[in-house]
Amino acid sequence: MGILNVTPDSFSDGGDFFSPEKALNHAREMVEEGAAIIDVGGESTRPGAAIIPVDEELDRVIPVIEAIRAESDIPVSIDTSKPEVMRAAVGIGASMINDVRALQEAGAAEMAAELQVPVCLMHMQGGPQTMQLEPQYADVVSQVKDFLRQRIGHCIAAGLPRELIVIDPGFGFGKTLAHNQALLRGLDRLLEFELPLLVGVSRKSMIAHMLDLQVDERLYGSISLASIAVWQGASIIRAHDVAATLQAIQVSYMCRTKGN
Ligand code: PT1
Repeated sequence: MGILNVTPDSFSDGGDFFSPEKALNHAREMVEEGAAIIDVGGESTRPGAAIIPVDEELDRVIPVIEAIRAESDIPVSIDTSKPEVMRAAVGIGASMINDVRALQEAGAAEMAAELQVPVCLMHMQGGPQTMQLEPQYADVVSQVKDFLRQRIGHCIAAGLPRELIVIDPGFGFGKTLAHNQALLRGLDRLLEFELPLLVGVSRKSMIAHMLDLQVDERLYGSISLASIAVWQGASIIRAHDVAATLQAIQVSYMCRTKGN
């Protein structure tokens, strides 16, 4: 899953692809490099990011999704928590919802059920503004699992078929380095849900906390974490650097599955 941030303030590439033309060019590049899905997001959710109004989010993402749809059949996922954005994006051809708030906003679960598209439910402790202040867990893997189990139940009750649910432990969302490492070691325990597992670790600060690297120096750490995630059973990797990440996770996957 290639990341397409249409935001002026995302953590690693904020502003780089803010104009629809630049965003479209970057989407093209990621498709050529082998991305299977393009994840379009108009609201940054990195630590400290602010919430934006629905109109602004629509103004950012809709022209970009339209432009991608006009020239490619690549599946587009919409990275949003707002039901209005979900409806508009799917209405013009987005085929998946990626919600870091796991459909907890008012009306979001009902909207996803109405739209009947795959939805990624992600775990976060707190909200983007405050989540990194003092994250605390007695047992991070068990607590992430409990949260996801509860959200899966809620979404199914709202009318979203289980077959449309993807899960994500939310690396960097209300987690210390030790929590992120424990989640990666215990990632295979999330396979118990028998749902596809999505992982986003690309360029995240957990790499800086291990190696003290700037955001533009985190490629090798990112692909290492991505291959561990695939080795542990992840089936979708959300990444900025598609060509490098794809090569790494393909060999990881082939070793894991004895495939070729
Ligand atoms: C993710 C994800 C996402 N991450 C899904 N969607 C972001 N499903 C946006 C840092 O510590 O993992 N899964 N959408 C980006 N969020 C962050 C979080 C960016 C933490 C950076 C950090 O540096």
